[in-house]
Amino acid sequence: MSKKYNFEQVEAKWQPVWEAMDLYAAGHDPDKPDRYILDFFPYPSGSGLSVGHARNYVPTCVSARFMRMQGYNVLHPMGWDAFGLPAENYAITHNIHPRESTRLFCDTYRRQMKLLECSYDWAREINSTHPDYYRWTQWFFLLLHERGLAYQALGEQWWCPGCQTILANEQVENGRCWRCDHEVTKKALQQWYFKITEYADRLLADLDTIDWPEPIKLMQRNWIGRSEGAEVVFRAAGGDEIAVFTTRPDTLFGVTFLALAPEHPLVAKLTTAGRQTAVSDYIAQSRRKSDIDRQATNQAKTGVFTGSSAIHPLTGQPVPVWVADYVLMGYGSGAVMGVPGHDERDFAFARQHGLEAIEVITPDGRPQGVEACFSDYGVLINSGDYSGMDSQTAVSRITADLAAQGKGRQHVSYKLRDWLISRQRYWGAPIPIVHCQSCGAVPVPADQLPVELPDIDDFAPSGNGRSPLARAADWVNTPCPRCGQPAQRETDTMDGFACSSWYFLRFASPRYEDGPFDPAAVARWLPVDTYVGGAEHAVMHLLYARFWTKVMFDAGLISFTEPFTQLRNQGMLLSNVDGRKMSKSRGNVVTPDEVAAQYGTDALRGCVLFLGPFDAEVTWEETAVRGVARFLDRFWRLVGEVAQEAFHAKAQRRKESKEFERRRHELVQRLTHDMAQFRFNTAVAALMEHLNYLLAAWEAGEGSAAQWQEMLNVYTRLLAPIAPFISEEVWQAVLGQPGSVHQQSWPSFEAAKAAAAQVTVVVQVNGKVRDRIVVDVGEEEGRVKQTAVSSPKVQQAINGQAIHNIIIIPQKLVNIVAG
Ligand code: ANZ
Ligand code: ZN
Repeated sequence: MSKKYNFEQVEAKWQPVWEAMDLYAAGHDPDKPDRYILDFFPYPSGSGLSVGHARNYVPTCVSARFMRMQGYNVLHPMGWDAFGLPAENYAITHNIHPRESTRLFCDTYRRQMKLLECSYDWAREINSTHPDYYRWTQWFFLLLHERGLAYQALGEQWWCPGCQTILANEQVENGRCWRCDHEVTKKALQQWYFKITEYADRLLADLDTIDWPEPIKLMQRNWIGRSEGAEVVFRAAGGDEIAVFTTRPDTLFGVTFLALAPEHPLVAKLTTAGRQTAVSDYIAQSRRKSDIDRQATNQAKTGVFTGSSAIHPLTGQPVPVWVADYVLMGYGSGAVMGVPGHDERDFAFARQHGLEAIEVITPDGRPQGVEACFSDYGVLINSGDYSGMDSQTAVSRITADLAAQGKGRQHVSYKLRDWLISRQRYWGAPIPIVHCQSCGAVPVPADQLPVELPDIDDFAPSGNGRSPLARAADWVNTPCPRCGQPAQRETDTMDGFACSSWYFLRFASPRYEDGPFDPAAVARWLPVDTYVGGAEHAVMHLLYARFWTKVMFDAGLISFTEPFTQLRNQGMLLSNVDGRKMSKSRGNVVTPDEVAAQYGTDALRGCVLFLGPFDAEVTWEETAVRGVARFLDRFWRLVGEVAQEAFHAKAQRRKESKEFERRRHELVQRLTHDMAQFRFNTAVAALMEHLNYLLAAWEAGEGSAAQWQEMLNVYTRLLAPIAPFISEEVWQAVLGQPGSVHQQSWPSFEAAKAAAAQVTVVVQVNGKVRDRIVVDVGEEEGRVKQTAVSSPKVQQAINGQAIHNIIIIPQKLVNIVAG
């Protein structure tokens, strides 16, 4: 056995053995419980994996290995979310078909994941761009369509001139495309939507039932944005009704203006002749702004007067009607009642345009003046019969009174919008619809799926707002499935998030042909027990997948309503060069390939775990990987020495040690706890600390031969999920154990035996700490008192005074009262 651990040799030795054994195939032992551990569906890009990605894939692999050893059947699969813009944009710039670029990217990802020895069941690999996968994505489209949850509508939508496609709200960040960073504009197009808004309340309520990080739940709550309030109706002079949505009906007597969104349908009608130029100029100007700019708190609150007024529903007073673009058409009713005294935006608007503010809420019912805006709840003043009421009471009273007079009603508003799924791009799953002159939009019958993506060479965007598929005439022209007359296929493809909204079900039975999944396999494995990925997916994928799951539940396809029981987000890995996220464009990427080549896969895995807490942002350090490699070397040397000596008579003379035994139980306890809690960094630290102890114990002759044998047997199994290669080599080649270490059971411990035998107790004299003494756990009180009193330091502090009392807090403290 060589002194230095040769990772190259050992990795080359075991990799093929494990592959031949099919070591990571999902277990099917009916006597074992099942566990589904899943990584987010990766989107393979041309850059390949960095060590940053390993912070996602290594911990889940460790967790999967730990669960297998704990006696679970584990499903831990991998596949590719390979449709979408990046692959296609790459293909266009590199003049290669997206099918080809996608294949190259997936090959790289797979190779790198195998290099990390991620324990995926590769037989279950799936790819969202294969017709036998997207056939079922299309099938789900039909399911949603059938249930009235997929519809087409003409709308002003975000258009990215860079990517030449429509984008969902979620894909516009600060007025720019999330992919190419181009400034977005608006375009009116006929688009397909999924009616996620119908599920808003359930998406909100069920967040309370899942074990997800609180920040992610909060982002989903805010994204759904449920607001309870009232709709209040103001009547314009011509009889038109202007409905406003407000969360504060208690401020109704403080209304001094109404503001309509520039897109509001009543704007044209309410604009008086003299105001027409001013109003239309204003509308043109605000059309160029994104909603985000319009809502920015630091921007001036622009607006223009329509010339009309409307009647306040309770006071009967006229209120001027303005147009202001801080009011959004897509929220509430696209109109607000302006209350400068109590709403910050209205306050700023009123200041700018010389409108009055009326104080109607104060903290204690006494007037304070309206120099500043008071936006809390309080007590009403200047509010007719409602004066003196507290805000909460007034909200329900005013709402009820308005309702009784037909001037309002209770109302709930949501920020969530329906999910826009059409993309005018080639590289996606075609929407399975045929447009027929006489029948309209006809779904392609399920038995005619998949609607295959035609193999065209000219897949670049047209620039006219139509999908490149529109140019594939042979493909577009098809008989109507209903009446057989000539008709045209829908040429938009589906947003990639449709593919990732159900893939986790496909892994349960990846080659199933009679449906998207085998119900028995899904009943067994789903929902996903542990789902791991980056926090940047808080709203899109994680909301869409929850939505589809609920639809499937409603359709009777599955028996659960939440797809991912437990969610964990790994922290980001920053570059040590510039302290920023690793990315190819910044040139600061460290690849797993280079690290593994220099230090071995085990050291790389250990380092990724050891750099910091799983969910913390950490910085890459070459020294950390070196440290882990050194730790593995020292383990290797120790095991070698022990193994050699074990056959030696000398080993028999080593003395049995209670502490040696206790430490073993303690280590197993720590590792078991840390692994279950995703505390992989402290698990590695515990193994390192324990190795230091072992090295010292070996030198000191502590532990009998039998104890050492047991210790190494246990230690190697604990190390196995983290460093699979060295532990296999030690297990089989050095310790001579039969079978793979990865098929052994996780070591057990007894908490009582792990507990320290002795504790340190603080000794005080008259409340002042004077000494610390070590006593046996469970030592009788009399002896503890004796030991405490006889300490020289304590004697010095007592200084011959009489002892009046001795108070004991077991295993912690002795306080001697003297004087
Ligand atoms: C009067 C009022 C007085 C308001 C007050 C607030 C405080 P959230 O909580 O986010 O749901 N609002 C309503 N529709 C709007 C639209 N389309 N564009 C911009 N703002 C709109 O916000 C609800 C509040 O936002 C509503 O309550 C309304 O202003 C405004 F002391 O009505 B409030
Ligand atoms: Zn037809």
